[in-house]
Amino acid sequence: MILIKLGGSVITDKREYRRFNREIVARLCSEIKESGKEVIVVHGAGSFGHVLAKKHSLNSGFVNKDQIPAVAQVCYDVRELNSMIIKELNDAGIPSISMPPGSCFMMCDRTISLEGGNVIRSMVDKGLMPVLFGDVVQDEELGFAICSGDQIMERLSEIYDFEKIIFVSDIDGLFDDDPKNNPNAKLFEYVNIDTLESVRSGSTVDDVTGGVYEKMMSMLRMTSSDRECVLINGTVPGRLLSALNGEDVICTTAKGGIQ
Ligand code: IP8
Repeated sequence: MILIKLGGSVITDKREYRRFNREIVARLCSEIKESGKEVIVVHGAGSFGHVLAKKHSLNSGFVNKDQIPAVAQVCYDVRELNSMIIKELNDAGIPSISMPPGSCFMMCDRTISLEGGNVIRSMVDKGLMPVLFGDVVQDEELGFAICSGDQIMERLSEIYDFEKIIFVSDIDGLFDDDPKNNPNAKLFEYVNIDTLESVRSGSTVDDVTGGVYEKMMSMLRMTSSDRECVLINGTVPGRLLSALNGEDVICTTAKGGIQ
């Protein structure tokens, strides 16, 4: 089985609140179907989650009652995004069911403390794909917290023995500089903890790759001697299909775990 994260940057337009990239999502779902692989899909929140979460400091946990309507709105928005993704999966012939983390999980100081492993297994055994996503989750310490799709990926990779893990984003992988501003930025084919630390300390690299840095750390934690974890560009038609089929694709492969 293969674990896929459809990142917020590819399924939404991050510059605009609640802008869904339907065409790209529809194509990615068709590529998953065409591969014939058994997969679990997790997706990010993109502009359906981050805009309001940031505005109301939801990642600080409960600070005051004024945040509560924003918690409800973010939960509403990410569920709507999830429904649109589920529709595209079902339309592509992949029977899928929403599994909202905020309604199934609990967190303790931003760590997922309870997961519906049995529910997930039961769905998968029947050929139903559970679709999880970045959400606001109740937190025993903080009141509530943001649970990212990457955290869910890490929990799932502890429960299941995935043969491969694929992060789908809007860039080709990890670069030594921001590829959107620097056309000469160099793509890392492989990354281990040492490469990652050198990228982090590079003076020209800041916010954009900072986001990728966190993702890479998370990816490294999910690697093992027989499990590959790759970051690919889902805006390029056919790339997800090739990665699912085990072909060589432009990507960054995380290797070697974190010691
Ligand atoms: O997009 C964030 O999840 P991510 C979830 O996977 C919210 O980082 C609600 C902002």
